[in-house]
Amino acid sequence: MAKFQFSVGPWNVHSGADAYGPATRSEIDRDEKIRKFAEMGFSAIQFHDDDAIPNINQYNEEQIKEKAKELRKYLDSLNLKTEFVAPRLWMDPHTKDGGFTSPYEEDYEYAMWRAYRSIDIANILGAPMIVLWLAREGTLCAESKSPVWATNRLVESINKMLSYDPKIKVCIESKPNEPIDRSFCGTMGHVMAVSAATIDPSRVGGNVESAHAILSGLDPANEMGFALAFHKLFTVHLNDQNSIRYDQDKSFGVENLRQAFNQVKVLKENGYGNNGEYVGLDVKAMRTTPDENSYEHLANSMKIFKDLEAKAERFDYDFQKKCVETRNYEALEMYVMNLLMHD
Ligand code: 3MF
Ligand code: MG
Repeated sequence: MAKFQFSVGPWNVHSGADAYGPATRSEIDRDEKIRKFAEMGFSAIQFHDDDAIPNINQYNEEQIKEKAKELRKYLDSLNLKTEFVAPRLWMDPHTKDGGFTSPYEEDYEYAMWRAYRSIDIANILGAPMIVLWLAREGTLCAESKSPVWATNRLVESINKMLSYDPKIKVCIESKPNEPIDRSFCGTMGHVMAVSAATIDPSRVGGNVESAHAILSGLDPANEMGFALAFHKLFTVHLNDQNSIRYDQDKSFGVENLRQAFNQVKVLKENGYGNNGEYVGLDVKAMRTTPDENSYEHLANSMKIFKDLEAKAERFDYDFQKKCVETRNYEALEMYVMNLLMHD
């Protein structure tokens, strides 16, 4: 059986600024982060388009491709792959009211330009897919946009991406809210429906982020299982989250160990990774963390994943079957608790 391979994006190491206060740690250079990721045992990097090409708006299509080639050389020298490229549309003034579902034609054209450039960069970096975290595709004022119109526009936009490149896959990272109040594509159920409506459903799948599932009031392992049932779990963003509040991106497993165990278990049971899928992390260090511990939350998340993998390895399926036959779920639950609590 293939061993799980890990991936991470440069934004996982950040300076600690939040909506209420400035940075608490110094900025670390992108290439230095990438070098450190390789050293820590990550196999692939996830990029926003403007992580790959800083100040992307300033360049034309050819210049963007040239710069992507330089980055590719650096990644090759560290033996790192690229998992995906994601257009970071939520930062730009053009997309303050969304991109693919903006009511303004100019914003829409800009969003499509960024999506096409992300595909170009993905091709040069050797990544099979782009990820769409649809951060501002929704409403702040509920009456401002029709959800029917917006959903159709989203499908239409993805169709254009699929037509632009005959091989590229489009992976939607669903999230129910934040920064938008009501998002148009909140869960894996939405993603699967959008996928089915496109011109090539086999190339449109999902990225389940643990915290985003919890923010939807759903169980992350069940969200993963739902996408796996349709062979459309293209990647995962593992982290943790204390109930329905602001998006916390805590280290994997630190809030709810049983829930984390079930995520590892569902991935393992279904051969996740056998087709080159990575175990992606989307975690943030706490604001209080000092500079010298800037990578600790990543190391901890990986360690927790691997330790839970070893627990999943030992899971006694015969005992589980017996408990199901006798409907003794009390015993099954206690078995899981003992497995997690003891060596
Ligand atoms: C926000 C997220 C994002 C995405 C990233 C890649 C900044 O809640 O999860 O992280 O994961 O943009 O798609
Ligand atoms: Mg994420």
